Amino acid sequence: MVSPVPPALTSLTHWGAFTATVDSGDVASVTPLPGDADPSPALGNLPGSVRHRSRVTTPAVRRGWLEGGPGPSDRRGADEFVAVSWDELTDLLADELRRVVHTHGNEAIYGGSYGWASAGRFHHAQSQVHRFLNCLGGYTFSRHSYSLGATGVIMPRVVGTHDDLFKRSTQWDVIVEHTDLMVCFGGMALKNTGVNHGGTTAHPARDALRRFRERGGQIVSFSPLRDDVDGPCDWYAAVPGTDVAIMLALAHVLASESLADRDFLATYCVGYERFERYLLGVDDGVPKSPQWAACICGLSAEELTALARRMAAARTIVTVSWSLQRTRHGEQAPWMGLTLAAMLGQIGLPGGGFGHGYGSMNEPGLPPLRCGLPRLPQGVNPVSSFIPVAAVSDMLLHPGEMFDYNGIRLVYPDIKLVYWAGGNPFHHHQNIPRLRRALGRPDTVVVHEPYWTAMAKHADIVVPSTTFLEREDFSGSKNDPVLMAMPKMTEPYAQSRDDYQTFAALARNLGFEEAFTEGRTTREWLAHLYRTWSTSLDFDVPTFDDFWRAGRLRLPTEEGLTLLADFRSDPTTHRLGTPSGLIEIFSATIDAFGYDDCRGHPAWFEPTEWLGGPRAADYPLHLIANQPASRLHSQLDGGAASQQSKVEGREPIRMNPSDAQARGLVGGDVVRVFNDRGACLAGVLLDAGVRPQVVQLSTGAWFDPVDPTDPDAMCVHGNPNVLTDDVGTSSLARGCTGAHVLVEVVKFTGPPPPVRAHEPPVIR
Ligand SMILES: Nc1nc2c(c(=O)[nH]1)N[C@H]1C(S)=C(S)[C@@H](COP(=O)(O)OP(=O)(O)OC[C@H]3O[C@@H](n4cnc5c(=O)[nH]c(N)nc54)[C@H](O)[C@@H]3O)O[C@H]1N2
Ligand SMILES: Nc1nc2c(c(=O)[nH]1)N[C@H]1C(S)=C(S)[C@@H](COP(=O)(O)OP(=O)(O)OC[C@H]3O[C@@H](n4cnc5c(=O)[nH]c(N)nc54)[C@H](O)[C@@H]3O)O[C@H]1N2
Ligand SMILES: [Mo]
Repeated sequence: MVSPVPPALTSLTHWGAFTATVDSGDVASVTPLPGDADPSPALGNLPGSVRHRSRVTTPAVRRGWLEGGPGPSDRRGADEFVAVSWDELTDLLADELRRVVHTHGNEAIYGGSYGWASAGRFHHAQSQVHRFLNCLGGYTFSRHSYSLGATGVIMPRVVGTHDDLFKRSTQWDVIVEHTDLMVCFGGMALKNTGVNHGGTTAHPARDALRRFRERGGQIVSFSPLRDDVDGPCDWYAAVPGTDVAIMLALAHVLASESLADRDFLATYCVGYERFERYLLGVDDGVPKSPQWAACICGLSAEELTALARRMAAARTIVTVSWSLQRTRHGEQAPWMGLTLAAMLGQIGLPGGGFGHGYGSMNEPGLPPLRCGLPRLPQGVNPVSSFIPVAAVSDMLLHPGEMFDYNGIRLVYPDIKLVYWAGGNPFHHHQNIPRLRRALGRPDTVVVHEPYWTAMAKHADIVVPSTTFLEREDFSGSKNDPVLMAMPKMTEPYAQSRDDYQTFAALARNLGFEEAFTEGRTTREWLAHLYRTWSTSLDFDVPTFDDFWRAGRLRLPTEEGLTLLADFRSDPTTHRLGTPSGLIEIFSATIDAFGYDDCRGHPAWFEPTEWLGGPRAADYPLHLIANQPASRLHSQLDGGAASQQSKVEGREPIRMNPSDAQARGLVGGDVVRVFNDRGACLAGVLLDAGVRPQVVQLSTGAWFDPVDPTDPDAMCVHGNPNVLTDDVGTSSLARGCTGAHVLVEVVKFTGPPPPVRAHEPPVIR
């Protein structure tokens, strides 16, 4: 069971496993794990990452906070820092936590702390910070993710699960063998399959697609970007944000040409009739026909009609990328995709039905583990106050105000202390000018970071963390067959410490060291977590010492899965977790919430940020703010792979040559990308595979304001979140809507300001 390969310097990131050579305290080179058919280019960011100039070398406190004490401040992000000793930092931070808890209660601490941090089950930053804050008496927490904000709420309501849609998705091997047609809304971007939360040792998607095509399988891609599908496909470059209208048109053809599977709808679904009234326009007089959709999406009615017939005649899987739900009314696309698949009647049949996230993450299509993974217990949070994760600025700016979420009314708590470990809100949150103002409101902002990200620069108390390369851990993920040891490759850089060590010292000062550490060293924790986990298994695994020596452990997986096959074979025994136990095409629960932005059945809602609306008169380009190919989010943006992707040191903005020509732009130009919320610089890349009127600027360039004292300052580096709207998907989920934004692009004249994103702040 144990692989004989020595652990040596083999380790794991969210974007793949690798072997490294280490020289002078840093990674010198990396080699992907042998057998990984399609390693992620982001591995190229690791060399030099330990001693990169952007590392936080010392505990540091913002001068204004140190001298003036806690309190709201508009100097966050503009002030200089003062280096302090670890003992001073621990005392200051422990005293501040005591003060906030004593004066305002634990609810006044926001510990939602969203972010991916690094792979590793023990040093998982969110688990560490949550365990620590629970020991302190609790904190205001966050629900869901930026990845799947809308899906995380809508899918449990209509198909009874969220996690299983990915974890138990139809596997690549089943698609290769059985599927004729993959109809992919949002394409199937292989760049994204490099990544899996918790780490991944193999990337089989590219090879699976090759085998799928070899068998005669065909791909239809709805996407503004040609390269969202690698290789041959039928590419439909519709107007972005109109996928639900397209799906409705396809559904309309099925319904009106007797191609819908009425038996499936009657046996496995509820509410099709209610939905069909809307589809056919019985009540509103607007049939959602191909002609209707053509005016919205820019494709022809004939193309849509032909595709619907083709789908009904083949073994078809309808896939919806996660990006489609990271937009206003993002609940609708996965719900309507599921509905369309239900009308085709192939849900639960091998290679047919529905998929969500092929080309969004490595996980969909991969066999799930037959067991759980070791995890650090986080304890119990006695505080009940929470927000949907992407409401962080709303919360900070509107304490005491009520808001809707998933059928309930909640109140934003009055946050005095923000505690972040393992995430970068200046990467993940929308409308950065608004976020900067929001971060001015609390008394204290604490950030644990290995690097001087914009979030660290906006903190009052900066805690230097180690990276995964400087400590021991192990990791794996739900759909990867290997648990990997992550040996320490080099000593902690400068004064950095493991987050665990920081929290242990704080816990000692605050009087709950034993509860937090349980008296264990890191190595003892690893052994303890491993042993606790191994006793829960129904198969034998080697001892922790043997696992650690071997460096990896192959775990059993469940092969041959088709999503919802059990449910199809027996809907009574395998009833879904919905009120009806069936797929809810009409949800009486959601209908009863009475929201005007999410109704009882999937529907077309006109977005705000789209080419068909009035905003496009001022901002005529639709910007796709998607995931970067060269890195994971903002992580290691200073690394070689990420830096090589830049144009004139700025994040590349891809545009169609016709749009560039109309603006007098050529490839390599530095441009100002702007709207009424903000502006950033970017470097032009021309690409005929980008739909006209669309531009694409990935997330992840570190925010770099030309004037740090001005919250509205232009970002000189190319962070699209200075432009995006901080508005939720709907009253149902209030998910992140950062995927889309309307902009205008003009040539930047004069010498472009230098990029200082990766320079540390002034520290005295
Ligand atoms: N406009 C727009 N915005 C988006 C998206 C989009 O599509 N469009 N996508 C969204 C999505 S899906 C996501 S998931 C988010 C991602 O947002 P984040 O997860 O916040 O982004 P990361 O860059 O991964 O941030 C992780 C941070 O953890 C730090 N870190 C690494 N290891 C450790 C450690 O051991 N300890 C500590 N303390 N820190 C560590 C890294 O240096 C890094 O700064 O962004 C979202 N934002
Ligand atoms: N290399 C790399 N891979 C990653 C990540 C990373 O940072 N780097 N992040 C990971 C994370 S945390 C997540 S959550 C996933 C996110 O996975 P997704 O959200 O699916 O990824 P995106 O790259 O944002 O979007 C995928 C594609 O959707 C298309 N698209 C956007 N809007 C529309 C639309 O309105 N209609 C249609 N038809 N297509 C549209 C775009 O062309 C885009 O390239 O990616 C994961 N994978
Ligand atoms: Mo994500």
